[in-house]
Amino acid sequence: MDKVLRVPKPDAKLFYKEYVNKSKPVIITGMVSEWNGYKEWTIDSFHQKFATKQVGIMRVKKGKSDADTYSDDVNAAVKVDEVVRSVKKGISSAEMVLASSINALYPEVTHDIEIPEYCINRNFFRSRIYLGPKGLVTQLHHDLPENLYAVIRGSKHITLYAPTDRKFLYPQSLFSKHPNFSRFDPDFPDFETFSLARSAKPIEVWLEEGEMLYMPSLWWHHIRNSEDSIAVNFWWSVGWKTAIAWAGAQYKNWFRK
Ligand SMILES: O=C(O)CCC(=O)C(=O)O
Repeated sequence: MDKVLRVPKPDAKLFYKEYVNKSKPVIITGMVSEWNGYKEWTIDSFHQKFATKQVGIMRVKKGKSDADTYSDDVNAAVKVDEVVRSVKKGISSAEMVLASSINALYPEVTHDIEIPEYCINRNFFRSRIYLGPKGLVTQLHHDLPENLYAVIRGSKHITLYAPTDRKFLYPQSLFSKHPNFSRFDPDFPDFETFSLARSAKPIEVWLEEGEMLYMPSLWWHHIRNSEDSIAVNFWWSVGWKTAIAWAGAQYKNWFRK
């Protein structure tokens, strides 16, 4: 596979048969563009609507969101007002970006976003909202849950690698704080240090406003904002992965306190 196809809103049966069961990424069109959030949100209107809500953030270091200082809504202490002001300074000056459980924006956000039918009523389910400046990078990593990643405002460049490329991608140590992150940077490939990465097969995706990318469990992803952007993801698990995903989330929350 060298290209991710665009498909208009497949029904749940087809989505599971063709994509989830085959661990195959796909871009879903025509769904996010129906949300009120898509029709109504700008960075400014979002700022105004949610200004006083307390949310989770990620610190930014040299234009990269820093997984080490990530804080979930469990221990959030920052208001949307402060985060958006920081984002508006641009990538070279922003100190933090919004990366928060969507629960922090309840109940108002239920008017703006609709949970896709593919992942509703699952035993493991999490949804997070991201608001960050043009140029922001989330470094290469993978997650155990399935992921639907929806761009509401702006656009993103996403580099994907299949789980079978793991042996070429230099994951951090299993005993590190972030064993799901790679030490290899697809934006600045250092093939002298990471020579095996030459054998990895990147798949590039330009995800546009109103589109939603399905990233199957354990697919590696590196995300760069092409513009100031707002995105929402939905993580859920199927089958045996549910218990592990749940335990992993508990462990991370405990670790970050
Ligand atoms: O939006 C981002 O930059 C990070 C999102 C992400 O890594 C994910 O959905 O797994």
